[in-house]
Amino acid sequence: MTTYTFPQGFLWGAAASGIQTEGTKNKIHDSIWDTWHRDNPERFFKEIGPAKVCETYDRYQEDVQLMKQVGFNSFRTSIQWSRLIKDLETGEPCQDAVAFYTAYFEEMIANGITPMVNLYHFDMPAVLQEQYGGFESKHVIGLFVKYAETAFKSFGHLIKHWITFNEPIVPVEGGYLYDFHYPCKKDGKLAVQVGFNITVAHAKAVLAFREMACEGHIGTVLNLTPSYTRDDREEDKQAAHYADLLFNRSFLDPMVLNYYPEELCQILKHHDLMPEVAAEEMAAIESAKVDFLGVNYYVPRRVKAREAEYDLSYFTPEYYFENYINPTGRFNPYRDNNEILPTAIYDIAQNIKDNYGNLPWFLAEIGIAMDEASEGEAQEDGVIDDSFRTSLMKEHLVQLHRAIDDGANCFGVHQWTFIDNWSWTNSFKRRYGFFRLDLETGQRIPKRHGQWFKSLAQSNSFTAD
Ligand code: BGP
Repeated sequence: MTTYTFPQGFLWGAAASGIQTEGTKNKIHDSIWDTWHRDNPERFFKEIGPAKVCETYDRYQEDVQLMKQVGFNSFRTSIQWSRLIKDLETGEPCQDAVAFYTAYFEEMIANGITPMVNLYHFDMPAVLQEQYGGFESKHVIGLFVKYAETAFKSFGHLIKHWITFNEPIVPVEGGYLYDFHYPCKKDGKLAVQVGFNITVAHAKAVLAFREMACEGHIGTVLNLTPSYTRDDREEDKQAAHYADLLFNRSFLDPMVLNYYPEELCQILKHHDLMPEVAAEEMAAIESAKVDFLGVNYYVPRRVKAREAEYDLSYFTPEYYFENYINPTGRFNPYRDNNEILPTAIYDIAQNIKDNYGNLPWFLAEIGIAMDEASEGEAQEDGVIDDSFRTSLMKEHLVQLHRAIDDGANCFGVHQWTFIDNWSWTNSFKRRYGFFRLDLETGQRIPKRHGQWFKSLAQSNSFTAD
């Protein structure tokens, strides 16, 4: 048995988001998820939308006690733009929402849990999508910055760790390339414009934070997925290079290094995908330095050179590669047979160290999905046995520990997620929580993994073979 000890002051906790936990009670505007679910419930697993979910709005005090029960010293959630802002054009806040978030954050702080707050987790106010096309529009960049300023003003005395966006590439992929988020468009050029506008919105929010001389730190959370090849043949390596450029570096480089890779610009020009770019927007991107990076990791990407002809009528990154299933891989049967590859964490850490100035970063989401059936029912002691989750989590943390030993500047781990929560079109299909949410009663049922996590957080170490 080896004991793995983490650096002093390491953050241990979980991540969630406002829309996935709060429920819609007292919410002033709809988000695109409320309206899309209303219009097309069949797109959602078991037709469950974001209306009720964990009811955090009413149950946050009880939930903060549950956070303590599993040893958290930090927790990430997001503010909902569509809850906080009453007047979306001016950024004037809704006082009920200010009161709710203040009470929620104060409750965490009073219980020794540091809140980290994200501003955007896929949840565009519906009216801004309908009226302007959401982040298709330059006007909405300005509205986002007003919202960010309101959030900094309202909660800056409580929140010292801010995040601009969670996985900014996902609304681009889902909403504009692959049809799994509203507005379900398939348009490569628009996808690039939305991605660019989000990056500008991020940069301008960071600059607003600096101009307001807010205390604390600001960063972003990216889902970084290393690309692995079939083997060492040159054309496969080239395919992996493109996948990395289009999926990872398209946000990582402008948000962390403050410039776009020249090769990416060449590709966009070649396919006539260049977005509308103003000089002041590039200046914002160049000067918006982040203090830290959050990394979400779930599964690796496997690619090979294209063998079949590219047959879509619009551009997607797959123009440059084909996805590939590793014949010798291990797979998670409870997560659509996705590959399990803990060593990817080490590779991500090395990449940040070698190519991104070893910026301080934390594992902002790592989740081991199971389904309700595989977790089973509560045992005699009232606890659900999810030891599959613990053993896989250990494997991932061994790799993180190895990376830290080799110089990675990692300051914490947040597991996805705290209480099983609603997850977009997957709804409650995959369970990730420390606590099961009983959808009928709203009851939170503890899982065995939480007991292990508590001892990990309290001792700042764990043992494994
Ligand atoms: C991440 C998102 C989360 C969450 C998680 C699990 O990408 O940031 O919001 O939903 O994935 O997703 P799923 O339930 O689809 O596996």
